[in-house]
Amino acid sequence: MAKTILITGATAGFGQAMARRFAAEGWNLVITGRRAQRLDDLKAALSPAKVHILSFDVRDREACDQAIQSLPGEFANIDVLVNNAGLALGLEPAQACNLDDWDIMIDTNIKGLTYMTRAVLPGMVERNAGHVVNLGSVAGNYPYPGGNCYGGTKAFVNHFSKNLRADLLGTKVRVTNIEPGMCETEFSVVRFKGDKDAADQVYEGVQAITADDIAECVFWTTNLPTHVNINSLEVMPVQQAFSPFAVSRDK
Ligand code: NDP
Ligand code: 8X3
Repeated sequence: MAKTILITGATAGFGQAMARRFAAEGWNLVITGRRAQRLDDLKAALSPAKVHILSFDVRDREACDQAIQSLPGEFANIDVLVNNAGLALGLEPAQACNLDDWDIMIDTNIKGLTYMTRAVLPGMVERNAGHVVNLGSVAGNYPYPGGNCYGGTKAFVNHFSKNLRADLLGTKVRVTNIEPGMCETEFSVVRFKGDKDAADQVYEGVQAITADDIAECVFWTTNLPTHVNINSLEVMPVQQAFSPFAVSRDK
C-alpha cells in the first residue's frame, strides 16, 4: 500500500522538492502552504501521483487542527509529517530588530510546528508507526551575528525533536531533525523581504546546497529500516564551515 507524507510549506524550496521526490517514488502526498495557486500548480505537475491540497497558515492553531481533521480517508493515516514551513526575517542585531519579525518567526517556526505535531502525533502513536521530520537549521546549533531570534527558534526545534523522542520511547514513531546550512531557495528573498540582490549576494561564489539535496536527505532518513532513528542530520555545503570565536578588544 502506498505511504502518505504530509509536507508543510510545499509551495517553494525544500517542501516543493520533497513533494517531487516522494511523488516520484509512488507516495501519496498532502501538500500545504498559504499560496493556494502554487499548490494547485504543483499538484498538476505531480500528476498522476495522488495529491491532497490543504491551504492554511500554520500560525493558526485551529486551522492546523481542522486541516488534519478534514483529511479524506485515503490520506488520513500520515506515515511521515515534515514540519518544513518556516522562515527567517531580517539580519539586524537584536537591539535593532523588528519585534513583528520576531513574532512571525516564533509563531511559524515554533508554534506552527508544535500545532502540526500535536495534531498528527496521536494517530501515529495509535497506529504505532510514523515519522516526524522537523526542519531545524545549523542556526539552531551555532550562533551568528543577526541570527538572534531565528537561531533561537531552530534551537527550539532541535531540543523539541529530542524531547519528542523521549516521550515516544516504547512506540515505533521516529523523529528526526534535519539541520541544513546554506541552501539556495526562496529563504533569503524572504529574509531580506523581497530584496533579490541582497539574497543573491548570500550565495555569490558558493555552490550552495540545493532543495533537491535536502529532499534526498529526507527521503533517505525516512526510508531506512523502521528500527533506525536518525536523531539529527546536519548538512552543509563544502564551501561553508566555522570561524574562530570573535573577540572585542579594548583599544
Ligand atoms: P522557502 O522560503 O523556499 O519555503 C518556505 C515554505 O514555508 C514556503 O512553502 C512557505 O509557503 C512556507 N511557509 C512560510 N510561512 C508559512 C506559514 N505561516 N504557514 C504555512 N506555510 C508557511 O524556504 P526553504 O525551503 O529554504 O525553507 C524551508 C525550511 O527550511 C524552513 O523552516 C527554513 O527555516 C529551513 N531552513 C532553510 C535553510 C536555507 O538556507 N534555505 C537552511 C536551514 C533551514 P507559503 O509562503 O506559500 O505559505
Ligand atoms: C538557514 C541557514 O545559516 O542562513 O537556516 O541561518 S542560515
